[in-house]
Amino acid sequence: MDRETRALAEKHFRGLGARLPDGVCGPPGRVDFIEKPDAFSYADFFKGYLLPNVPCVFSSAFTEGWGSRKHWVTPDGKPDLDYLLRKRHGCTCCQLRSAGIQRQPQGAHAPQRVHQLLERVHPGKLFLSQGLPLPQRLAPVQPMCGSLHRDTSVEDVYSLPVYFSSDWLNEYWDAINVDDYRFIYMGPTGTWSPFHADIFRSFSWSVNICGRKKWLLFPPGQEEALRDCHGSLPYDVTSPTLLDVRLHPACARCSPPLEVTQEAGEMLFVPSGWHHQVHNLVIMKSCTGINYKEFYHFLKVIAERRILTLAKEMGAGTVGSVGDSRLGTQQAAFDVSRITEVLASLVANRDFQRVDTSTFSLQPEELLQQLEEVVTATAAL
Ligand SMILES: O=C(O)CCC(=O)C(=O)O
Ligand SMILES: [Fe+2]
Repeated sequence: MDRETRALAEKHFRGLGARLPDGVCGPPGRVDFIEKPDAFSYADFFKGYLLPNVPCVFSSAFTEGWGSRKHWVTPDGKPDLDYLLRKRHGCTCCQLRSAGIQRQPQGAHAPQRVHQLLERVHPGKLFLSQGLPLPQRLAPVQPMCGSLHRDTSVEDVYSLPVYFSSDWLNEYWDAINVDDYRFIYMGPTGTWSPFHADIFRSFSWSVNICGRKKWLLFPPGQEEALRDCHGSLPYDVTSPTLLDVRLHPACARCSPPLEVTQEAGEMLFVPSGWHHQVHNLVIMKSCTGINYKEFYHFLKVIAERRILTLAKEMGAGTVGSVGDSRLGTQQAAFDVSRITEVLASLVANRDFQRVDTSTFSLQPEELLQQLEEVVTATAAL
């Protein structure tokens, strides 16, 4: 930390004590995305996010060199369970905190090797978090959570990002050599971690080794409005029971959470006191068996066939042999409008934007424009 940052931080905390009650911070409308490691200093993070206590997402460029990202993931983006099993992950000991299958009382977790944990997990996702354990309330929907003890004899699993280098909790636990707050979560699509805030109001950070997660983030204090009539916090903030005003009388006062979709390799900063709920999403490649390039090609083929069908039906002249007129005009027009929407979101997708499209016979933006023109032309059909 430089002098100026320290002076600002100290002033901030003196001012905060005097002006702002504990936990009040103006929630931002969206979460910033930090693209380039070179252009983002410790002071930038400290002043822009840590002090104001607001979340941010770091691009996958920040974790590019990590051994876990290189070795634990298959080329098509799935967890490489064979590798992890084969490796037995050296002597790395992994304590299973929670398993989706059964309840384990607090403190009664037998340490397990990583491979023992892997043998119990479905091919799914792998995430690495530093900061907190989850509450020990378990449901069949939760991902597994293991605590990874670093062992210098094994591959370099991760390197601590400079932004989180002053981590009192882990420093303390390391110093007394008892335990730590470094966790690996693993779970297939559909598993989720219940609503909670991290231990001792700590901040935390979390990286997806592979897979995608959806985070629902509530600024400090918002959780008060979510309490039920007995004063308890909800287990699942997406449950329809929250809409029942008799059960959750103050719920209407709670603003919607900040929603973050965290992609593979990206790192999320979860500030202190922010409650959150985390859902494991589909791995695009593993779910559909195709990657972005193939998915674009798939959309393009169907789009061209539907456009041909419409051209034929509307007597526009150029009739190809591939258009299937049995579909009918309405179905073709409907499909075109759906494809347009899907393609628009694909074109806006950050991962897709990184795909090299120079060899594509038709650029995605051009196809999108053509589709939009067809949608306009066929709207009144
Ligand atoms: O990824 C999860 O399932 C939970 C992670 C979490 O709560 C955290 O890192 O703070
Ligand atoms: Fe958490």
